[in-house]
Amino acid sequence: MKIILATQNQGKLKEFQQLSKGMDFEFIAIPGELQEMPEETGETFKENALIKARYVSEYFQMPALADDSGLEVDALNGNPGVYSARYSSSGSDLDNCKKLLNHMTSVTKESRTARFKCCLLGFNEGETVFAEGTLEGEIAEEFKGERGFGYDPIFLLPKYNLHLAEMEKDEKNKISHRSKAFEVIKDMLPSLIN
Ligand code: ITT
Repeated sequence: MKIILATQNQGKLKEFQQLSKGMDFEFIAIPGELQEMPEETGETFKENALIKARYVSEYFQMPALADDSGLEVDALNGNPGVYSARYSSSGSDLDNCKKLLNHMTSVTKESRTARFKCCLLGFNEGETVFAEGTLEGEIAEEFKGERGFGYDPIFLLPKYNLHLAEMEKDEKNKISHRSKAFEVIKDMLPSLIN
C-alpha cells in the first residue's frame, strides 16, 4: 500500500525513507502535479499536520502522512515553535539558525535548554491517526557538523557531547523526535488503510 509523505522538506523525506525501510508500506513523495501546499495556519503542530495530510490525501484520493515539527527554546518562551520553518525572513536553514543564535547571545549555558518536537498525522477518507515525539537538548553557541538539516548544526546533545549535525544518520534516527513519533504511528497506519 502506498502512502504519500505530505512534505516538501527533502531532509524529512530522507529520514522517512530510512525509517520505513523493510516495512509493508511504500512511502512516496508528493507527485509533481501538486503545485502548492496550503498555508500552515494552525496554532499547534498537530493542527498544521492535519492541514497538510488532509489536503494531500483529498487531492490525490490516497492515504497521506504529514510531519509538522519544530524547535521549542525555553529562553524564548517556546519559540520559534510552529514558526520554526519561517523564523528568518528568507526561511533558509542557515538564516534560521543564524537568527536563533543572535537571539541567544546573552543566554547562559544553563538556560539554553530546548527540544525538537515532531507531530505525525496520517489521513485517509476522513480517518486520522496521530503520534508525537520529542528530543531534548540545548542550543549550542556555534555551528558544528554537516549532516542532517534545519537546526541540526546548532542543536547540542549534552549526553553525547555532539551537535545533531555531527551524528551519523543512523544514530540520529535512533533517538530523534521523528523516529520516536514514527515508531508509534507505524503500528496505527494499517487501521487507516484497511
Ligand atoms: P513541510 O511543511 O513541507 O513538511 P517544512 O520544512 O516547512 O516542510 P515544518 O513546517 O514542519 O516543515 O517546519 C519544521 C521546521 O523545523 C523546519 O525549519 C525544519 O528545518 C525544523 N526541523 C524539523 N525537524 C528537524 C530536525 O530533525 N532537525 C533539524 N531541524 C528540524
